[in-house]
Amino acid sequence: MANESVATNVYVPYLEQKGFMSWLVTTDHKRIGIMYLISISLFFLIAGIIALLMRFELMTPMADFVSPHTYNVLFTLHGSLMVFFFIVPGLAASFGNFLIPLMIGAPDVAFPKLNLGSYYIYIAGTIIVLYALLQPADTGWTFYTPYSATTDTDVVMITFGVFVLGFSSILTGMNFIVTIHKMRAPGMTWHRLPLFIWASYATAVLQLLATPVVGITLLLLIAERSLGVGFFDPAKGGDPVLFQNFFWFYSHPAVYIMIIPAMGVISEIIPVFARKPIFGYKAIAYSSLGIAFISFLVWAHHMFTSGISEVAATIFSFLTFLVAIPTAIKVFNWLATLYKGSIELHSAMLYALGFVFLFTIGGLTGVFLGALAADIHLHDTYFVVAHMHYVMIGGTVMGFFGALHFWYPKWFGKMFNESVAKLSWFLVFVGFNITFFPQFFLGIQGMPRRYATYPEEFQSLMALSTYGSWILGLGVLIMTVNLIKGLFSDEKAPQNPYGSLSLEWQVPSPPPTLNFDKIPEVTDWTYGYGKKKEVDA
Ligand code: HEM
Ligand SMILES: [Cu+2]
Repeated sequence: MANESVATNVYVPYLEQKGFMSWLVTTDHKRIGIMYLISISLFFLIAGIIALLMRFELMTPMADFVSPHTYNVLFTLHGSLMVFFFIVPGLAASFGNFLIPLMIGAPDVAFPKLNLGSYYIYIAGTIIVLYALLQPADTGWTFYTPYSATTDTDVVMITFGVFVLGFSSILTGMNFIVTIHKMRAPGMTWHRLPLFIWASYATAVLQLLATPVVGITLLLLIAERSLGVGFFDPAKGGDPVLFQNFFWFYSHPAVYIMIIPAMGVISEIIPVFARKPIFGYKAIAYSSLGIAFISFLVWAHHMFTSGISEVAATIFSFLTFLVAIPTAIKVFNWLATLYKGSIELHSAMLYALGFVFLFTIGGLTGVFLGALAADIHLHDTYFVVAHMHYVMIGGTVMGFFGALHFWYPKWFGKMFNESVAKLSWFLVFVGFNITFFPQFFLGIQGMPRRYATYPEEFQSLMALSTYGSWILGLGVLIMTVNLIKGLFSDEKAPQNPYGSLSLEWQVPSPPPTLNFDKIPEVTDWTYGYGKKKEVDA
């Protein structure tokens, strides 16, 4: 059998060493992964609580809980924290760090010290942004000019913080690219790589190529505000739409930085719990690269109403439809993998199935928005809010929760309560849909986004959405308690509780410090469930 036991002789689990210093100076990719995991989870919870406050305000048509200005600050914070602190570093930095060396049969990433450095840069960025909260910005996470160039809230500090965060992303991406090229175990050919690795690779390329653009854009904005240089202000010869072009040239690829790692997670979970080889391995692998490439060509679909020419808008509308092709390839291949599988509904699998269902709704509504004529009506309405949450929560967050439940025993060597995990999945799934599905209707009826108040006719759907957010919040709360409680339980996790064939499951749980006693020889791909047929390598 492929990838058989490569357990160590003297087993020292990587969590053995205790004490604060052992974490502060660690270069172990698994520990750095944990530090990212804790940080991003914390920001997810904080930004989630802010979201609940926003939804509470939106329960009634009037601004009776917070003032309109406070609401603006809240959605700026919510969006910025969720995007730049949680979902962009997200799965790539946490699970990417933990899994990449283990999955390719390496002792660590290519540049372990740089890896720790990237984490400190991430922390430096968060400290700067937290400092900026003393005078919180109200521009939305998109920092659009001309408003961001003139508001007297502290835009310079928060954008500088995001600028610093960008370096963390760039360096992590570079580290992973080199690791995947150079550190694969003998026999781990490109076509034997787990699909999570292909996804991480595509993500890393995006991080490396797209992030510098947003960094420079934010610097230009800072220069405009503090030195009075007219990049974006028409009065000084600048162009406010230039900001949007720059911003989305990064931020559209960035939505794929957010989602591609989650797609990688789904490709790992589904074959294990369907007990079938993944269907269409190469198609899934190369579609990650395809998505990454096309994502650079579609940014102006965020700008159909900002006065770009009809020709440009038509071309960008068409190019946007192209993204649906590699995306649909993945969805069809996941479905084909499930077909006639012997499916086990483990909590991780429930999240994976949730992903396939919800992400498809998110993706298809994205095609509506990409259609030029429809977007003129739907732009900046709640339809967009619903779409983006179907992609980001229905997609990425489902993938993140799935990954947490799937690799938890390996990462921590402990088990959580599976029945409670299923209950929290149910609450998250139902709560999410009640929160965000009504927003499609609100958007179609013309409710604009980013307002604290609204006409009375929207109240019943708005209130429904708020009730849904409470169910969703409860689900996340129960999940968090369950996962934290598991860490203190006495139940030790087995080495390979699901009978997975992937390399990370062939070492003890939790893994030894250097992962493998000796570098494994890989003789087969990782998806040979049931019948063992290797994709031609
Ligand atoms: C915990 C559940 C969540 C709830 C109840 C929620 C709710 C909201 C609300 C009410 C808005 C403001 C809509 C508007 O007035 O325009 C919003 C905006 C936004 N949310 Fe969430 N959200 C949640 C989770 C997330 C997650 C997980 C992400 C990303 C990973 C996210 C990303 C965003 C972004 C990017 C915006 C747009 C901010 C803007 O440009 O106005 N949200 N959300
Ligand atoms: Cu886009």
